Amino acid sequence: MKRRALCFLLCAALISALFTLSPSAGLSEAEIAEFHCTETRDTKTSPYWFNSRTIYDSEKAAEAGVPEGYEGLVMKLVGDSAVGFTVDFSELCIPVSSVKALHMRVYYTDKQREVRVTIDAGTSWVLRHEAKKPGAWEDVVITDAASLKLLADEDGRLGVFGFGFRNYDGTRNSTVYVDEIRAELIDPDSDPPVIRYDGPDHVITTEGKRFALPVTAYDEYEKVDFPISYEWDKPATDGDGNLVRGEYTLTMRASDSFGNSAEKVLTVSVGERDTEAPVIRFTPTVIDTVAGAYNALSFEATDNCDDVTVVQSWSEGALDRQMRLTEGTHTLTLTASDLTGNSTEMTITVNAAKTLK
Ligand SMILES: [Ca+2]
Ligand SMILES: [Ca+2]
Ligand SMILES: [Ca+2]
Repeated sequence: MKRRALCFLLCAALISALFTLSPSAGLSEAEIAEFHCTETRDTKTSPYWFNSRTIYDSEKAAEAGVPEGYEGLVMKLVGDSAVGFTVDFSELCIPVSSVKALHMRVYYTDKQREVRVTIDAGTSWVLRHEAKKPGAWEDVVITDAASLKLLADEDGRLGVFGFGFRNYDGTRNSTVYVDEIRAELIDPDSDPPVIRYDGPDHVITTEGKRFALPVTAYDEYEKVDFPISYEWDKPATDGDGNLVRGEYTLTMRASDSFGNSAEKVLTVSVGERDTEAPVIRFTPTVIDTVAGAYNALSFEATDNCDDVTVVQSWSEGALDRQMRLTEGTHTLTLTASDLTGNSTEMTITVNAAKTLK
């Protein structure tokens, strides 16, 4: 099951990966499937590099004297006092939270005795693995969640990191073989994100403004919100991105990293432009207060269509640097705007005295 899940991931990501790999890497589809990586000598994430890298199929590997015990393709790396390369998982979009273990099957000759994994060009180490038995194939595994987390990119997906193979005897002809690099998944996830929308299935709105809905797509398994795509049955906005009149069907979709997708369909009626300005709820035209108090005034407005926020603008010198009222007579201007741009303004006189009268 786990293998199948990864294969699915690989297939989903492979087409884009093939087009985005750097030309120098030149890995084939089969090679990417076994090693998941693009390697270059001028790597930024590993202080180790190789002088030559050869990937053999089984037949050629036997001819080249690769020690038995590998399956399918096998990579031979030859370097100086140490060998290394960069592994790039980023195109595969594998959430680290879904990785149970990262495996690398490797053959140490008697000169390589340690495998290291670094994310920052050898400044720190995610793993330092001492060879149990040089001259044998060994599965090097990272399983603890904290280490795996270090291998994530900023989006929480397996990213780019370096493998290094330490050589203790200082010869300039170190060889290491790599059979496979593989992310083992905790469980293949089959649940789509949940589109959360509490509004009506038939949305009634007006033209000349942006379309916005309070909607999210949360995925329980990956513990993130995924972006939602909006597909209209016909163009619903003008060149400025504002709604135009008409009756529409809107399909909202969201997909998780495993390709599971959810959708929700709404109908949207866009009516005549709203020309009615918001109404600021009754407020006194004069307010008496005390100087030195923080401005805690708040005002509400209602609109025939939209939720409204009221913006406050004070006359010069009314507030000090800590946003406290200064002594004197000040002017507070309230502006309430709806989403179409209709607005109402109101001015209030605020008397801030040393002490309250
Ligand atoms: Ca292999
Ligand atoms: Ca999911
Ligand atoms: Ca309005």
